[in-house]
Amino acid sequence: MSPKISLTRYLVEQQRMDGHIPSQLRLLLEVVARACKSISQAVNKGALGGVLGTADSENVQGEVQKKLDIIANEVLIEANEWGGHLAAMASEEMDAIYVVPNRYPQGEYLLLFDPLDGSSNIDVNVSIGTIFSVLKMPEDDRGVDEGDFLQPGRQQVAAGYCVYGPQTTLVLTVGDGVAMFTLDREQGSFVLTEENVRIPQDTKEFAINMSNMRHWDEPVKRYIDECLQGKEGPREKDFNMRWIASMVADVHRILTRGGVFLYPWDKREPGKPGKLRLMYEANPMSWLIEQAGGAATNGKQRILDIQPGKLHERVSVILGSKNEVERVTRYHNEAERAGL
Ligand code: P6P
Repeated sequence: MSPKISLTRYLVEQQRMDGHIPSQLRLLLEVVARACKSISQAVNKGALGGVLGTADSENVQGEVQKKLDIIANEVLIEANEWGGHLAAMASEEMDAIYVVPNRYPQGEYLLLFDPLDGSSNIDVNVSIGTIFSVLKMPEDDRGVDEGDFLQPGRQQVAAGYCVYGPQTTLVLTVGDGVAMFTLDREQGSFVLTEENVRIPQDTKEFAINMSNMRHWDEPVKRYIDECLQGKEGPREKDFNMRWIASMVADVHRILTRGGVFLYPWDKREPGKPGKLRLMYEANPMSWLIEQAGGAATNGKQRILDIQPGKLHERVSVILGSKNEVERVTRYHNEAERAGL
């Protein structure tokens, strides 16, 4: 029986081996992991912890906040503000950035997170998760402001999520592949259960909210229609569909067995490029997917190359098995050339 490798040992060995993880970044990742353990415990209590249901507030997205959204956000802020590794934080649940208070030392990293993604699933006991992204402060000596966060996703130095499902699993990349750590509740620590995760280039499984079909653009309609035609159609194979309405759970399935996830632009709110947020949902998930050999675009360009204009901006997301993402992207480019 090979020895269990804890998250701490994995990070120390990564740091020692190739300097991929400076000590301040290692500290940051361990603090985020500890915060995810606390969130997992709160989520697991459910009704027994009085944490279900909605709070009397809305977030910057205009969405009614769940009690656990606010709890998870507070856990991440309180866990990370004192360590000296961060200059500031940004969250889906907060309008403005959170600058580390003067009573604590400021560090060189910026932490962004969706503290509890998929929260519409909380009250129905379906998997949800925390998504996080780490950037470095730009090299200059002025104070931190929102503009420091507006870096393309390719600038991330770490990204990951923690899925609160039948297991609590932390999935992480620092640019050297993707590793998965399952929470050993008896030991209270995350244990390495998968490393060098690879996504199959092809798939027979797509994830999209089919109820929006009449609102989609032509390229997405074409792609999904061909999948639905199965063996008799141009794809010459049958497809399966999954939609958990929790990005963390859908992405975890894709990292585990392949697939393609689509949340495209649609006509319901034509002024918005998509539903999902670029900085703390699409960017971290896209880096994880690319690090596992997959691809991630907004239909037109690589998500990690998008230059953000606003902290909470949204984006269309097509990510997963490389050949499928390239096909959907090709359909978008063909439609654009045809003036559709
Ligand atoms: P819909 C959850 O609210 C979320 O941001 C993602 O986790 C998920 O993929 C998507 O929205 C689900 O959206 O419109 O199907 O409810």
